[in-house]
Amino acid sequence: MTTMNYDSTVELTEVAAAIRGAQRIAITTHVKPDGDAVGSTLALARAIEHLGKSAQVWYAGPDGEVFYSVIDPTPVQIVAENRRPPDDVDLVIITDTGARSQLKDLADWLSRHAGKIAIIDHHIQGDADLSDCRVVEPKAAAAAEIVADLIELLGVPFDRSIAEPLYLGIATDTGWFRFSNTTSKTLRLAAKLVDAGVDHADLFRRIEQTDPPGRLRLLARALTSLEIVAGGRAAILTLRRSDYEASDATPDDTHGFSDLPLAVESIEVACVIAEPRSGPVKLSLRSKPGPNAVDVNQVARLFGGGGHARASGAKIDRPIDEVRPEVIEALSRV
Ligand SMILES: [Mn+2]
Repeated sequence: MTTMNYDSTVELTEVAAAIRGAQRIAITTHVKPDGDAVGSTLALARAIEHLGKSAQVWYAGPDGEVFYSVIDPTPVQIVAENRRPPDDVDLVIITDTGARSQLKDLADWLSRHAGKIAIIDHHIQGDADLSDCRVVEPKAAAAAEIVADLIELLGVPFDRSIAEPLYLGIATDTGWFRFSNTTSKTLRLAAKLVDAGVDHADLFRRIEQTDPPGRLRLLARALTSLEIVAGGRAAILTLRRSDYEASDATPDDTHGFSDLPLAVESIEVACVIAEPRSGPVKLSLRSKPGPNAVDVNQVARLFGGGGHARASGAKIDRPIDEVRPEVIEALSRV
């Protein structure tokens, strides 16, 4: 089963109608939920509960304590070996992904509920056979941006408890409104959410300024590894197992590193090659917008990954010393 480019099959109004027709709804998202995954699921769950229906949020894998100030007091359930969402739900909504590879821990449960699944996504690629009820908007800055439209269709007002997770989703997926996926629509939505009571400066502090010291130590080692190729157009940062050990850092501590080399004027594309203490080698790719923009989705696909044109990644089950020269070679040709 391959993940391919996929499109919307329904209008958002049909998803709204499915919600109106349901009583018990389960909401889930990709493994290791990020700000958009947490924000889009949480806002939707709160809006659905506002309609007097039951909405359970289920996450696969650790959801990062950093989001708990936004999640609280909504109970979220964690998928585990013997923990799946209940079977008696009449609608399943998946946000911020439509790829089976991102939903592996729920594969058995999802196959039992095929036919009741609705997908709300903004990625270019997904598995079309997962559901024939999909709203896929690659131009949306975040899944939360589409969920905001859905909540408006449902007629639920943006109170602070709904506005804050929506803001979290759009802010984190746009690098706090810096990336090229930020549109006037995104900014209008942000304004509306601030009007609804979001304290954006406080949220930034709670989400972005809570690093452990190990992350800064890991960053120091990443910067030391800097390699610039393609006549100054591409930068590569490499982190080996020994760097994680010496820094006392976790695999997630590389979050945001791949954006940093783009601060250099000539650099169009940046890549972090990371070999965490366990698990596959991770590539994280970013590129600048513009007429010479590098499509990092294409680069990631060379390594079995994918994502967006400006932000992409791959996980590779091969030794880092085998992968690294191939990445350098691929980026030397950009
Ligand atoms: Mn997203």
